[in-house]
Amino acid sequence: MRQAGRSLPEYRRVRADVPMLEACARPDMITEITMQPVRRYGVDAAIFFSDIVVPLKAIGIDLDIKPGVGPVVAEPIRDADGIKRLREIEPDDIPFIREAVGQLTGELGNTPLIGFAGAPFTLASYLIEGGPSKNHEHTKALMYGEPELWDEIMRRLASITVGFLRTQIEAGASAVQLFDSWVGALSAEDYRASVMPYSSWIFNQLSEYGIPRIHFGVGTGELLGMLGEAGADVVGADWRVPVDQAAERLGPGKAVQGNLDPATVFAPWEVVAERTRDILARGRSAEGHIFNLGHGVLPNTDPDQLQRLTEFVHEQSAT
Ligand code: 1CP
Repeated sequence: MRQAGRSLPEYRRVRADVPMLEACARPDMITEITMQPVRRYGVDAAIFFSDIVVPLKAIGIDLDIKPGVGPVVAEPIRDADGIKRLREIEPDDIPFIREAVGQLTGELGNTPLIGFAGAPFTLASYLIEGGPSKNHEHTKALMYGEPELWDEIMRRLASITVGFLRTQIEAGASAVQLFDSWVGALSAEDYRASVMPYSSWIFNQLSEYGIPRIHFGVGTGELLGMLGEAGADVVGADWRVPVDQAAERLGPGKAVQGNLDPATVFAPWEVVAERTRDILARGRSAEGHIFNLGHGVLPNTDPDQLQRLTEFVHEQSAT
């Protein structure tokens, strides 16, 4: 999950004088930061160090990742002229991605590397709002009020996302995760009509590679079935829906990923252990279960608690 590294002293050391987007464009840094949680915790897979806005920056959108805030876009995109700035991404725009993935597959050995990208709705929200948003009001205004512009922005973003993921896969990533983090802000009808077609197209484009495709959003209890229907092999759920119920909502042929509340690791160890045991037990009713946090690691998390959690999950899964 996002920011696994941010709670680590070794991450803070490496990042001390390097802005986030610069770190994301330097293969040596990408490789080092991706490896840090793998070395420390011995997790079963590595998540590529990058950000969902990296491909947008790479095609020339003026944006920055502000510490403590997140992505901020200099000129929000809200009309046809703005949308034209969303050109196709070419492999030459992101040579550092290819290089870092190549280095990592060498270093990781048998540990799989999960590549990722942002899904069109979540990317559109940052671009249209100009930064993180609670209510996504400009995004919804465009979606409801200007369906042709909405279609154009979503098509262009879907294409950029596929380009970004293809680069990672062709360089050696062994699974991909599509983050539609903020799609839980939508009703089921709006999701089906205005978002799902574009995410489906992305999963379809990737089917030729035959690698696992994971789909994740926050607050998506009502949408879980559709996140699977969009074409994912695995659907990530946050902590609001128990894993066995999530699996039921997904139906046959899908695995579920999740879903310990990231705040739980601040509680005493006994609570963490009990909640984790419960999630693992519920996961046994699913066709497949990947244990994970229900969202990103919180920055003040105690690394020792995560270490203990990883060991506990390994122990419990071995029995
Ligand atoms: O652990 C890792 O480092 C994995 C790499 C990773 C991933 C998978 C980062 C690094 N970002 C992401 C994806 C990402 N970025 C998502 C989707 C996943 C999720 O929902 O968590 C989203 C929504 C973003 C956007 C973003 N980037 C935010 C959220 C802002 C908001 O709207 O609330 C933030 C804070 C960032 C910055 C960022 N990205 C990644 C890191 C390590 C950081 C923090 C940078 C720092 O050190 O200050």
